[in-house]
Amino acid sequence: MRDPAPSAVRLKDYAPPAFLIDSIDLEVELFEDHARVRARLAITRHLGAPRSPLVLDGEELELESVKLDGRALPSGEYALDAQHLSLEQVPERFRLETTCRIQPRANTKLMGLYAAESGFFTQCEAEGFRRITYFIDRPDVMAKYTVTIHADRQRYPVLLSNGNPVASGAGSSGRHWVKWHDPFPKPCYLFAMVAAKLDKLEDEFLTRSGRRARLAIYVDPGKLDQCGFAMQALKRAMKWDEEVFGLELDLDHYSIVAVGDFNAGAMENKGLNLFNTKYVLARPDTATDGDFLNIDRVVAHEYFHNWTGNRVTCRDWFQLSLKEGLTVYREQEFGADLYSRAVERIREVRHLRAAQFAEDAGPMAHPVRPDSYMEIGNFYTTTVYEKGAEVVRMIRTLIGAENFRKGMDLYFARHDGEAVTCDDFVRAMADAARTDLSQFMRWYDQAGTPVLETKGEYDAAGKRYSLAVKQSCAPTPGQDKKMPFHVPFSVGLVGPDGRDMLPEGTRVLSVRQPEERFVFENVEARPVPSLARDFSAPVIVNYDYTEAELTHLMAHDSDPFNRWNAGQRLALDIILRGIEAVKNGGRLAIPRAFLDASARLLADAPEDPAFAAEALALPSEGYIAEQVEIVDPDAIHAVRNELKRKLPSVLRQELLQAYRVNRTPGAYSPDAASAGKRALRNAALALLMELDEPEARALCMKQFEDADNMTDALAALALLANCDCPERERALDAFYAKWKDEPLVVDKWLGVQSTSRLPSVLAEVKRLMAHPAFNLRNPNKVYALIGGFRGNQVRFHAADGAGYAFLADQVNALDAINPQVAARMARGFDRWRKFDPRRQSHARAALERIRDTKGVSKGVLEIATLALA
Ligand code: 7ML
Ligand code: ZN
Repeated sequence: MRDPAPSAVRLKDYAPPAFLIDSIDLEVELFEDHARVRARLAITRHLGAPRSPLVLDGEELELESVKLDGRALPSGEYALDAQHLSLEQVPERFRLETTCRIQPRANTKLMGLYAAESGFFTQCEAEGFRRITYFIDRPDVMAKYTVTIHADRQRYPVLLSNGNPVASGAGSSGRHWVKWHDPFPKPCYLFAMVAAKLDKLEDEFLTRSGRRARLAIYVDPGKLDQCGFAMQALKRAMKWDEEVFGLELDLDHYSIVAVGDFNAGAMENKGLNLFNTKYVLARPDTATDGDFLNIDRVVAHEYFHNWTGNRVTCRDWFQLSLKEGLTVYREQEFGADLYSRAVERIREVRHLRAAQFAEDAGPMAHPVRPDSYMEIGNFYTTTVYEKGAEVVRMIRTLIGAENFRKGMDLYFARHDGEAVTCDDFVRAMADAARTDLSQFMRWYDQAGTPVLETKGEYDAAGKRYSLAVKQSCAPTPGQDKKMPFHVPFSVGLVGPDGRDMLPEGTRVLSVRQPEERFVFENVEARPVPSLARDFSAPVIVNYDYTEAELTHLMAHDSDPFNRWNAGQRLALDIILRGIEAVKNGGRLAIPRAFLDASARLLADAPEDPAFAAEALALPSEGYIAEQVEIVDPDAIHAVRNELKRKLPSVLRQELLQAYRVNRTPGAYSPDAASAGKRALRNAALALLMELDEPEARALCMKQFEDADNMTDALAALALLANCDCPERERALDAFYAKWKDEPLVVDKWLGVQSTSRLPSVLAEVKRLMAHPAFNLRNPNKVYALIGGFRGNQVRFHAADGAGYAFLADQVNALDAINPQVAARMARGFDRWRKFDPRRQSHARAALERIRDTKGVSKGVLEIATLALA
């Protein structure tokens, strides 16, 4: 194991809490320049815990008084430091009352209680509650909450917290109060409150057992016309969870509140979800197909947490994937059922390979269940979330859908109301399926992406096909040696006629040994193996396919994921060979087979336009970079674009045809079929724009001007933003003029500029930093402009190091405002060691500058230190 820094928290040090808090009565009085928080805690010593002192967490709190069982404590009877309030001697059972002052308006970290435009909001996961009051801030301490909020009625007419409203009234001088009670004991990270001026969309849902639940979505005044889709999404998710998992809502009130200043996407607080506006607000003219899809998924994700996260929660933060991996898996299945299963899977895997595989190969590599951290906020990662979801999916693949459902039922039956571990989850699955998943547990504890080296052999005389599989996993920081994984490996054999040769179509092999051989009998002809169908495990599969074999799979594989995958592999091979050739003074060679396969994709496109759009998209620059020894971002950019340009030069008519036939006349609808047509149409336009011809630009400009929906308008704008042409500025200016009062649309405008391929991007981004549309305090603005640039591989990794210096400046500036967002941006340096020495020296200097900044936050320090280690 890596030797963690002294301030690290370690999984192996877990001990149950010395005290439990049975209930908390919270009284919050909001004023313009501060808030007063009084908390009455009913505390009991836990189990026979030794006479340890009571230690409460607290951060940036101004303590006014402490009372124990009604007696005010003099300062000598408690100890205060920057992080804790400690009482040396306390009884077995007692009531503790603290009163604190806090400064929500000065809270720029957006953790705890903070002010945004329309009022006051909270975010407590993971460790924000300690910024509201002194408490034992860990998820295995679960209490019943009663919360009374007092505020000015005019400014803050809406006062919300978890559970049910039980009383309300008027106070003096225009103030009012509302009291909420949540009957479910919960960890403090699920606490939420809101005091704001908001509009409300109401609805209701009748659960299948007959409970009538009142649903509400609260948004900034004037935005009611943008929350209808989110409400429908919520009801779709509720129905789906009843049908697929037999899980019902357990509440009378379920509310979503949208807020424009929010670090994450959303938060599953019990009965009171808080959402980033970008996952609630949508109208055809303001939101893209992708936005609508994301709203469906994020609303579902937070709703699904009510069972996977809230009813059964995490014992400690190392178990984060217990709720996140499982909930992402559930959200993915919801997406697959609601949209296109194959296309959703392709998009998820594209993202996993680009982001999670890179994480696993870099300095932040960590297991799905990490074993140490300095700052838990840094572990809300693609490994914990998306690889965690793959781990859940692999369990289902191994034990089958029926056993998986039994396992879920058993998990809830055993652990409802508890705070548990990933072991508990897997044990429920293993017990339900009566199988042994002990080797499988290594997926939780070993970091890194396993590689399967595979070789096929066909014995024509014996009609036997054998597949040799050798697994390995490269060392990751702190884990030099890996034990073999238990890998579900779904295999099909595609015959010369394109049909599946195995009677069952797909066979799920269990790979457990470092080296194994699997034999298939009665195989009538030499097959092309279709490996890891539907991406059956988060691994890299190597097999020495010929070009002809890949095009055979592209054309015939019954598994759509592997049809797509074969095309990606073909394109990747061509690009990698091209990069090598260019390095040695040669040129990119584009085989006829690639152009034929692309033509075929276009010819078949009418059957499934969304699939065709995915299949026509080349592997991203970032993904290509992961496949080479030393990254030359300019070469990757040039070769990839040259390959991209070849398609319209050969297939111009076919692309124009695809552009023409995939119009979506009539009223806009974000359904999968319509969105798929727009995706293909815009992919065709993107390819035509590679020609850099006035006709294509005119077509693009016309689409931009005529579009009645944001999907088409933004697609055109992004293409224009990529070209150094007069239309570019015209379009960008028109777009801003039209949308300057819609913050989420302004984010898109910033995004197309920061992700443009023009060499002038850094200068533009710097200019936009000073634009009135930008605000370093708003996470969405930061993600759009700085985050967009950070992900712009060819420009961010400019050879002169200017991109690195810029990002370091911004990380430092942000760190003083919002360390969580700063740490996220700092992850842009993760892969610096994959670049050439010159770039490395610039990146190292930038990272050292971040690390050595006085007052650097723990989170940013952790990222910079690991990157430099
Ligand atoms: C993942 C979330 C967080 C952080 C939301 C915050 C959450 C923690 C929270 C998938 C879909 C939507 C949001 C998120 C996400 C990073 C990502 N509990 O619900 O997981
Ligand atoms: Zn989540």
